Amino acid sequence: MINKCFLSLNLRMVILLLFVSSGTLSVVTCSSSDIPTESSAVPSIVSGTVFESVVEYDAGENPLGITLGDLNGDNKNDILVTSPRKQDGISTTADGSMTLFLNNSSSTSSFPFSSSTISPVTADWRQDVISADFTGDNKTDLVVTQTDQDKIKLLRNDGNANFTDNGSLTLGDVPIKLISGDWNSDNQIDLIVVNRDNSSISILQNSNGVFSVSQTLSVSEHPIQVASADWDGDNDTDLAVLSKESTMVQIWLNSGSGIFSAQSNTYTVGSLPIDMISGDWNCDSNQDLAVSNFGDSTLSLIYGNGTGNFDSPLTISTRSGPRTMVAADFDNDSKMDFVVGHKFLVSTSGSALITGDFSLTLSDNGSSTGYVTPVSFAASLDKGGAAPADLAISYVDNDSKLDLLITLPFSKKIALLSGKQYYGNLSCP
Ligand SMILES: [Ca+2]
Ligand SMILES: [Ca+2]
Ligand SMILES: [Ca+2]
Ligand SMILES: [Ca+2]
Repeated sequence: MINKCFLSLNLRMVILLLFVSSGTLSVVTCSSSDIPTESSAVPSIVSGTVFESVVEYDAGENPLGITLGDLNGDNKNDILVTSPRKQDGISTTADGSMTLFLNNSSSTSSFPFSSSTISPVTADWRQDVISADFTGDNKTDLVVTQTDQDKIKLLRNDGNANFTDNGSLTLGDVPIKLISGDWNSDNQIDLIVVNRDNSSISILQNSNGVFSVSQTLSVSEHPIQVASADWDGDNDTDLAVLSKESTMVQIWLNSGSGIFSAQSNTYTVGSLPIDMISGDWNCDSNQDLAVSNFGDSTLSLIYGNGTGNFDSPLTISTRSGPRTMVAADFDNDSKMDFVVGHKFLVSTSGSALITGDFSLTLSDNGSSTGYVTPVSFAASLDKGGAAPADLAISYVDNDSKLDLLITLPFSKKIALLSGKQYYGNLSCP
């Protein structure tokens, strides 16, 4: 049904839906030439020898974000899928539900989770959510962005995955991304928030679940993602900011007390960068960065040298329209591999289908870039609903092989692709 819907829309409408679904609100600035195209909606591999066939589960009206964490205190990793807001033409019911999948690993099911819906306190546009113990009671809380109100909100967990409103804090213009970490090393989990529309980053410090802004960073136009790690090896957590308009990553080093200073070196990435992740891609103990560039269908790999400086970005090709990305060492060669979600148009005789897939790019010591050509996989069996919004790698079905979770907003599903082949490591050994 969704497939037919998209086929009947004209190209302009499809493009509008693409950007509304991503939550990036880039409708007015994007032309059709911005959208990568593919000649076929069929990925090179549907499931094959790497993953079991796709299995899909209902996940709210507009599933976008996946957050993993132990939400009911049984030491098992649960899944929270956020459905941030109503979208014209896609979702017609109230905004902002979250679907909770509680882990029941004693089940022999291939997806040992039971689902329930968490209704929002208010129908905010929640663009991002993260989980951590923010109140220091060993229970995993949530912080969500109330993006249309320029606020963030703490949802406090009672220990049984019941969440209560613990108050909001007003930040900059259009807060769209959140990360957590302990910026001042006092063992309380702090926050960093990306305020897209006034080109600022809010640094927040936590005192027993009460957040206050300790610093506001002025950054290059249209910040869209942040990543944190210790870039200079002095045991405090530093920051990288990805700015979409200037296609640039800027590094900010931490003083140790949670005050960040901009480094003069910046790093140019590809066109229309969307996502950025940090990790040690080559397992040399220096933290690195990777950026997905939607506009030119590349990934920028930015290797750190451990001093707070990075090498010039290395560009590798990927499938059309890379957006969200995650990393793990699937093939156990002590080099991290990338899984990327893609969204693209397939045009045939005047109509266009928005679709997508995901790709696996494995490390290869014999290649000049260190990586092989990506292999694409179907994220869904529904070609009209196959564009991933978010990805997560975890050991979902308890067979010690890495699995993949994918949100599919057009299908209103979360998809599980159970790994068959790779035992894998989520970080360097
Ligand atoms: Ca702290
Ligand atoms: Ca540092
Ligand atoms: Ca490295
Ligand atoms: Ca590898």
